[in-house]
Amino acid sequence: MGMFCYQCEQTAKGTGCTLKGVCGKEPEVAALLDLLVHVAEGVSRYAHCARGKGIVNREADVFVVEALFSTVTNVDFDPARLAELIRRGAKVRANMRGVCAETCRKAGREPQALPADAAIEPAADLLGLIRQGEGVAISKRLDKLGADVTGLQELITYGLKGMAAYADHARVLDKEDDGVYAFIHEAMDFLSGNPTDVGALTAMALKVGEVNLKVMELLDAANTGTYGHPEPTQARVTPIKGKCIVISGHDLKDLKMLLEQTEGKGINVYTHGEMLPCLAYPELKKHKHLVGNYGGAWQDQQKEFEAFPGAILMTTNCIQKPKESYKAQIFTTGLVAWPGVKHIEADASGKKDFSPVIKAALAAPGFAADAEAKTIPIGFARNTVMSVAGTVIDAVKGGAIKHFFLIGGCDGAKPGRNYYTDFAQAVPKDCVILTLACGKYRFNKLDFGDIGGIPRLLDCGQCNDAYSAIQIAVALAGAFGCGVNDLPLSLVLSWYEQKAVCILLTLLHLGIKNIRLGPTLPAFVTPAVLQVLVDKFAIKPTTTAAEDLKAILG
Ligand code: FSO
Ligand code: SF4
Repeated sequence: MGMFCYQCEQTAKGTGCTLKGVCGKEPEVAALLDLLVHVAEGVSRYAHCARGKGIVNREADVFVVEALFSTVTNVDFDPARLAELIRRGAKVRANMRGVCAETCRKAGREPQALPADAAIEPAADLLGLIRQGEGVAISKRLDKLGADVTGLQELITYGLKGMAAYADHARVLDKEDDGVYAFIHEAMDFLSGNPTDVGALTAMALKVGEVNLKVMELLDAANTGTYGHPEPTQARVTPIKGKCIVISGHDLKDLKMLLEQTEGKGINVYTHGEMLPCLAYPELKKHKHLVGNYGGAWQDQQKEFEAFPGAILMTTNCIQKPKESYKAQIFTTGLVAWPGVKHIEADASGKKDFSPVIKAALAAPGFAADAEAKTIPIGFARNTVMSVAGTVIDAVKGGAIKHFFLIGGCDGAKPGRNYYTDFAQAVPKDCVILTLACGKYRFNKLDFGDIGGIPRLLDCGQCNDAYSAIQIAVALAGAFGCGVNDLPLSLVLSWYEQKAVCILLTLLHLGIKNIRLGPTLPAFVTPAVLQVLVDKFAIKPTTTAAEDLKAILG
């Protein structure tokens, strides 16, 4: 059987994965993920209608967010868990249909049911589900609607997937906003009507960006409200002797629970990938056995996890196929899953029991000796940077800082991603680099020095901390009495998966122009759609570091 998926940057041949995902996704899993999106759309159609009548259904809100997050690249590869989610979604949909029908009856109207092709009832067995998923594959729409319209529809879907991931992280820390759920249902309802008007599709994509800003704000409030504002911290990046657990993904709450459960057990905890910024949060760093960061960005994990002498916990994307050599040592939790890998579930109150992870860590050899100490500076989120805003502004006014570059986004396996290392290294000494997300591993262990005490490399945090970077830019613009586009600031972004898509939509919604985007453009953005982005936002594909830098600095 075949498949079609073009939602991430590493898609095969830059056009689409058709035999198997470059990410490791089997065609069966691709079909189940497509069916899951279909079921979520059905839930949202009823939920959107019900909200119009003042009825809010929490089950529907949480299901759609979890379903969309599960379909993000490198999250859920497990057919059994996906089948369970699809069946749960069909039940939520049936319930919502009942709620809507009842409301209509009460209002003296004839209840409307979804047409059969918009409300597939899940087959009894896995093979049946896979066949149903193939029936709603993106390729069917590509054939019918063409690449421009399908690409725009998918741009919205991918933006919603990314937004759902951030909304879910905020939700587990009790930060929710009803308007966000209402919008997700509205947008999914819009998509389920198979819209073809390019203007309406573009407007909805920008609305995704607008609402995503709210979601990132919620997540920022959830993280800083629970764990304090990140503070400048020297994070150790080399191992120390002893038993160990490495935690990857993006979830701060999982780390906190793990730290509490490992307290006094003689286990050192290391962050990995996008968990690095956690080392700067006061309520996390206060745990002395959170000793540092291990390894780099997600795409190096097979090599790094194989060499890790302890247990591994994946809290979200980006998981890669675990090698046999560490399959017994790796655990998943939350929505991330891989078949055959032990999964830690939360109980009804959200608590998780990480004792299997702790047991595996204690049974493993641990690091035999301390490596040579090496640290890197982190913790330059909005609160820290704004607390020295006066110094920064003076340095700009006095000419000591000529330009700011935000070099941020995802990392990936393609060789073209050296662009970002080359770019950071070529940035002149009188310029400051802001960075965020996993792409920074391309250069965050290099020594950039400082300008009058202001570090030249300011690590704002995870991908969602794009919110912090936006706040910093807005504050600078306020201080200089100009717009963000008039600041001496250039955005050089790398994308990989759908969280980067929603962040890009947020930047476009804010009217930010001249963004340089690489290492390649999304396959779902057709030349016609790209032209719209170029005309409206002067978005530019990256070329070479030297050429782009020359063009920016003139
Ligand atoms: Fe990276 Fe993966 Fe954080 Fe993404 S670890 S690629 S944009 O999941 O979310 O930056
Ligand atoms: Fe291919 Fe990316 Fe889709 Fe995986 S998520 S199947 S790599 S396009």
